[in-house]
Amino acid sequence: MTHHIKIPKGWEMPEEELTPESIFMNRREVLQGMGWIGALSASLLYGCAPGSTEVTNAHPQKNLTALEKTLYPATRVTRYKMDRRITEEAVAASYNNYYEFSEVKEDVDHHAQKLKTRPWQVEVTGLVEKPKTYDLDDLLKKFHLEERFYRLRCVEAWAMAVPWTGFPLKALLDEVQPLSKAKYVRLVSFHKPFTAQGQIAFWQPWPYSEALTVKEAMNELTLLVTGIYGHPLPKQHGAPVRLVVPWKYGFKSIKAIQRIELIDYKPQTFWNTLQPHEYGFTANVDPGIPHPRWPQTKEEMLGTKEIRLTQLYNGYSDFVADLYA
Ligand SMILES: Nc1nc2c(c(=O)[nH]1)N[C@H]1C(S)=C(S)[C@@H](COP(=O)(O)O)O[C@H]1N2
Ligand SMILES: [Mo]
Repeated sequence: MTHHIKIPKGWEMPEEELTPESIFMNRREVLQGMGWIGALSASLLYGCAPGSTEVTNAHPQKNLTALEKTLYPATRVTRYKMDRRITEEAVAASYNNYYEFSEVKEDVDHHAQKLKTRPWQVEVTGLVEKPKTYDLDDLLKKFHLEERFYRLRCVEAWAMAVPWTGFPLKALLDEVQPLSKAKYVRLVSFHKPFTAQGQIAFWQPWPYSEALTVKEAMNELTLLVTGIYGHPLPKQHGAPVRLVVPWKYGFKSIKAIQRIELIDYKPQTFWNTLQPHEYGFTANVDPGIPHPRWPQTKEEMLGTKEIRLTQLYNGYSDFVADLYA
């Protein structure tokens, strides 16, 4: 019966309404705090209430490893301000771009479950002092996870606002020590056409890859993400580890990363190779540069359909404007 209870999580409320309890008590703790009588009456009250929503379509990773249980939810960092309501978890988890699995955003959550995300290794290689291959658990143990609220603006003019859990890409790069001649960081996803039906399209430049300049990669906003909404990433969001670059269009935020390569040339990337006139290499969010097929001045928030004015660098000018001065 307990699965009918809907307790609002911290991120379902505007920031000023957040209380320490709502942030730091997870649902299990709330239930324990209420006791069984409370839990029962809450389920009777809310379970049949019209409008009570259940996360049925989200596939959050329910079977956390012992290590993950010690890491999630991670401590929230408030340095990155959120100017709008956080997107509903179930909405964000059922409307995804992940062309390896489907071109239909509503179908990605289903098909992506086929990807085997453990064991998983990330190779960091190329122009670095100390190349290294990390098992996913090495990454989780070595780098301090934190939670950050970021806006994500897709080039298709929809946007979301979500709590990511991860660590700065800079921390990883500092470990492997890029050589001074390294100019770009290339990130490469998996290639498994028998698992990922989209990769049967052999004329597309699989595996999905993206790239940043070393300076962009070292920016404090650039995050390697292992979790969302206080738990490990579900597969449709890019488990077990993805990039999030919040001042660039969403296609730069590559999912399911297997290789990170430091190179001295500007590489080919997935969308830029397919449609260079529509998807630039740099891809900074900029309302002043329309996409050839639609304006980029506005964005629609997932779920609420709220229309917001798109901001230069997706509102992160304070952190990144000097990169482009
Ligand atoms: N490997 C891979 N990463 C990807 C994509 C993809 O198709 N494949 N799509 C990108 C696009 S266009 C967007 S908008 C975001 C969407 O992330 P979300 O599904 O977690 O919202 O993932 C990006 N990362
Ligand atoms: Mo996107």
